Amino acid sequence: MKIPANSRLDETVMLHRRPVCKGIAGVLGSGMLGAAALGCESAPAMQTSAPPASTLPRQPVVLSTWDHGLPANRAALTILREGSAIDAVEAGCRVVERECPDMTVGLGARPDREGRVTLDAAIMSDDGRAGCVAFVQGVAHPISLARLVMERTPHVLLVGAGAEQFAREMGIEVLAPRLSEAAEREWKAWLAEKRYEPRINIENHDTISMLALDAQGRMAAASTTSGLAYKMHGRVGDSPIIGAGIFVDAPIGGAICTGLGETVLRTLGAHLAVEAMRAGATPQEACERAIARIIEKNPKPETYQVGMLALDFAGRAGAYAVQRGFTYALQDELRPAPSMFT
Ligand code: SD4
Repeated sequence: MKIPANSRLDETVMLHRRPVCKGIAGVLGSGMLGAAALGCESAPAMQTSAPPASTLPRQPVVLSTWDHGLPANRAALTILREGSAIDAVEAGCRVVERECPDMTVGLGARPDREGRVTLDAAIMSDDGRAGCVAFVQGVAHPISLARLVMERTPHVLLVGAGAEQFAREMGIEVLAPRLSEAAEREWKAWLAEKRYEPRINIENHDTISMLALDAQGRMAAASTTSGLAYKMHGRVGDSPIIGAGIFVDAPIGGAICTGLGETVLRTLGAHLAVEAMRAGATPQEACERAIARIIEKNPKPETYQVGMLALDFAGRAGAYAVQRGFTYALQDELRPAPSMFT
């Protein structure tokens, strides 16, 4: 289904025509999520293949990065009750693209060092289909453009002017570059010193990445971001790269990342976590192993943040970060993730 790039969430929900979710108390109360999902501790059972149908969650699960994961999850849960995981993660990401509460997602985000907001997004379903856009300007909802790449092209990744041309062909408005007032003010202040040292949990955070498992047992992942503030013009991070910022693979599970993308690109962080689950790790153990590898391969971990979330097909969740300060939303609850360094 094509969703107009500039439509509001309520319009999106109407487009999907899904019944409203009755609540998630049942999810949190059900034994399906298990201790790992609720407390992000290692769950006792190892898993190497899809759970039997009887152990699939009766209620959907949604997991998102940072505080804005809460409104994103709410939008996703509205769709998830009877709708698909892929619709849910797209709708959740669109909320944050529109509201842009931390100036790190969507057109109101902080620019690169040339004063341009360049956006990256990716979406993937558990059957291996994926669509991504990178270095896109003037598109209000890059996540929906990424979905169109997945559904309407023979490709996985479109970048820059080509992605914008595809947007126009799909009837999506491509706006002239313009900074929000706040972003312009901050960028001009930054120009005074031009120091490029992304501040942990400030300038290198707040990408929205999401994982959802629907009631039919289908999983999807998505991510949308403006990348790092004051990056070089043309820089692309991990978020629109399948295997780096997001990865999902049935019947194993999915993983998503946020933080300093270069460290995740070097290690294909999300793929690392999914492959750890394939080898028998719980989602929590998978996040911890992937973060450990990222630290092993990227010196000076005290200078960067990476947060990782993982979910398996039994609905068990995991979360781990390099530094303290990474928050994530599980259903309608915000949690601090455990971290390597405190
Ligand atoms: C990037 N990983 O472009 C993104 C930034 C991010 O939370 O996740 N911020 O490197």
